[in-house]
Amino acid sequence: MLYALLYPLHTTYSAFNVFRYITFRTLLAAIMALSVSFLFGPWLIARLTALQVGQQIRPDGPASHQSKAGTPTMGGALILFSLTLATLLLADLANPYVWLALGVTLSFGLIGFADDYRKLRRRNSRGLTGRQKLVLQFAIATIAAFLLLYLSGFDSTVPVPFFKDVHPNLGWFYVPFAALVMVGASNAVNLTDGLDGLAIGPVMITSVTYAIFTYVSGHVKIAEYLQVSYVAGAGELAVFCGALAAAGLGFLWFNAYPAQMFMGDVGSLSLGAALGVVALISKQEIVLVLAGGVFVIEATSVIFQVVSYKLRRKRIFRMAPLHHHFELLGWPEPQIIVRFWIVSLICALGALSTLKLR
Ligand code: 57M
Repeated sequence: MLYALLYPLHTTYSAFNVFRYITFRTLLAAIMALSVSFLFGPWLIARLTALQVGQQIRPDGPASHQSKAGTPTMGGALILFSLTLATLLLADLANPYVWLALGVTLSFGLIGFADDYRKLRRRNSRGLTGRQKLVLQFAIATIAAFLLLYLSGFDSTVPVPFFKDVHPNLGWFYVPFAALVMVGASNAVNLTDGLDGLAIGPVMITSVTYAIFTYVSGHVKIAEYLQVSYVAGAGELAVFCGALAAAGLGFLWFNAYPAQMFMGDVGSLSLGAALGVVALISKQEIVLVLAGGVFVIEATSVIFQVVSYKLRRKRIFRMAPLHHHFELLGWPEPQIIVRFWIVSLICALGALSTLKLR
């Protein structure tokens, strides 16, 4: 909005020319999202506390979690508000990819909100059933995948990292594939969100990684130089990613150990889907497995645990997802969190190296 209003003024005042630059608007969007998060965070915590929107804790988890009962949840709404405001103000709203990314993020946020709301109404830790959530997620993701295919001029190729000439064309299989990327990312972030700051740290790191990827994919010269797929208009999503990372940073202020609020499913489901959709738009979807390595490790630990238990009646980990395993081994919570952030940073650097190593 500000872009549309202020950039045209550059003909009279040349200073407004800066609004043309994605890098400038990304920085401004980040500052705005961070400020809004800081400004509204204490208000939201006070409101959620007054409304008794407190976390119900599962009785079968690690004992240390029982003291977290009543922590205000649904803090993800703060992230979504800051992200949406900053994106609407600073991104080019004539760009359909911006609307697609916002639409997917907010729709998944609505599913999460329904889940959180049900948990609160029933005053237990059961919201929507797993099946209900999956059906809703796949419905939204499938519509988004069709739209994406249409917007990209039916480009159903999927570039493979490290191999510059390998771009398998999935044809119509691209739709289920893209839906799976969004739903998978959403659920993987949700599984990771089990310790203070554990999910938001890697979400921020992955967002910054994708701010770089989207910028590169949307810049004809840099994309050509680095031999990555050029996607006209994808660069505008750097503004979205910058706002996402900064909104996350603002939320982390309140979610840092010991947390004053949790993001709830409204946060975890939407943030994962946001990462999935930007990865798809920038045609850097496979590398998301590396960039979001922590989420993949957490989700894989659950799959291995369940399969092992079903087949052998034996567990691999003391408890899945993996962060619970370390808790039960006696690692202090802040140590697990910071170590997972370190792993996430290493994964992000590995993902970025694919820009050059090909
Ligand atoms: C999200 N949610 C947290 C909070 C947060 C299939 C199975 C592996 C599913 C998995 C599961 O339900 N995962 C979903 C995990 C919960 O946090 C809330 O949920 C939101 C995110 N959706 O924003 O609102 C609890 O996590 C803690 N927390 C923090 N700080 C934070 O910043 O400390 C969250 C955010 C909060 C708080 O205690 O209450 C959760 O864990 O419930 N299920 C599990 O993770 C369960 N694992 C399990 O059953 N493992 C089995 C099998 C199935 C693999 C096994 O190992 O044998 C465990 N979860 C819990 N207790 N809480 C089991 C025991």
